[in-house]
Amino acid sequence: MATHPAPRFPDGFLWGVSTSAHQIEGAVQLREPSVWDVFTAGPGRVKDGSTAAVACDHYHRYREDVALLADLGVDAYRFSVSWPRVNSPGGLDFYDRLVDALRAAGVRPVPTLFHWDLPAGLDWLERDTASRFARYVSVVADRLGDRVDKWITLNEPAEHTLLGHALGAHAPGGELLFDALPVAHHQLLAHGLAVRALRASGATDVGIANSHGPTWPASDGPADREAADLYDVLLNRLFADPVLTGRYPDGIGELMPGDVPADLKIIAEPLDWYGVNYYAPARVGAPRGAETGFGGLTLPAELPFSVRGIEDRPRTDSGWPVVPEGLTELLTGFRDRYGDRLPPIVITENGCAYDGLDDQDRITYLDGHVRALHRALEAGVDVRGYFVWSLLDNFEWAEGYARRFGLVHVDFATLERTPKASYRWFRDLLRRQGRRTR
Ligand code: IFM
Repeated sequence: MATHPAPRFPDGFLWGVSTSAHQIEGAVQLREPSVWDVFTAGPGRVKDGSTAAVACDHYHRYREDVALLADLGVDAYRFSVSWPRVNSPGGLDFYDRLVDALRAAGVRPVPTLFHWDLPAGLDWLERDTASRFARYVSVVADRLGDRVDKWITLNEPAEHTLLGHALGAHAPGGELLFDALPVAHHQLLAHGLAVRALRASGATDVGIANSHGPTWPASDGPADREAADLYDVLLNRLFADPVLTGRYPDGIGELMPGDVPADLKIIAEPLDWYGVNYYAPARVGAPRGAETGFGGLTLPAELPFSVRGIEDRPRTDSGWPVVPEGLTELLTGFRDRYGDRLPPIVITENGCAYDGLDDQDRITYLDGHVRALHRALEAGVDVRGYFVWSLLDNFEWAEGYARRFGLVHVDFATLERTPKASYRWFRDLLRRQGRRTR
């Protein structure tokens, strides 16, 4: 564990923690179903056979969770708004109460408008889902916009496309491989339309939360480099380039549906900041003609790349390698690639799965990444905030409750919350950055 205090970040730097609706809220009977409710009802979808029907019961216990945030001393709390809940009677009232409680506790609310829990019956393969999303965004912004100023349109459209529509590991369970590309385009279009809807309601602080990580070729050989480049296009640039430059990477635009040049103008609506979720780099090589593992998943042999292990690093309980300097590399690489087109960056997620209340491994992980972030600042990257994933242990999608990402332990039998060593570590870090518990 680190013995030196983390370096000082600039005044005004935004420190926070993140969660998402489906992973913590529970109270599913009070809202219409989402694609995740439908997906988890099927056999064998979630490793421990669990569902998010109760999860952390945050819907009923949000006051306790807001008190944990206030005691932690964060500036901001990133949560997501459940579209199916907003569609249900009284659903928006919950977010009203949550936002009011956060503000009363001196914590800035930062809602994400889509974090994978699409209303059942809608489908990102349909273009119309994007305009429906924009209408829902207007409803939420009209209701909360007098108390919320910082907004996130989408969370990780890359993972939602890949895991949910290409590989079948997440809801809605599509196994379309490259035929899932329209899902990416329609989410990006939804992002751009949502930016316009938010602006129309007066919002002035709008971003997206895209997941990114460096792609390391397995070797210098041309086949490995070519495979790694394709992976980088599909997981990183496909989602950053259109938003930041108004163009798809070469060869991608032709594969997308609709009037792509017109859509790109919408997708590239200027943002106030760009959110990056960072967990680990990927080492990628040429296909090996056999299935390969990828973060606990099995990738089909027909993909034009294979994901290799990063063996010389410690691993989290999810099996993900711990590579803090990958964050510095990623951010300086973004600055070099996108230059003036890159708005200020906010790290909207960073964290790790480890068991136990005395979670020294999480402290080591977070400490290393906070330092790596500071090195990016020193290198001239304009970074304005850092959010830990996550406040609470929660429903980790297809992994169920077996992967614990929280600063706060949740006993899923009693729903009791217990702050972990990492919670106290983060609180101390925030105090040294001049934040006070409230
Ligand atoms: O739990 C997820 C979150 O919903 C999206 N980003 C990655 C986290 C850890 O897997």
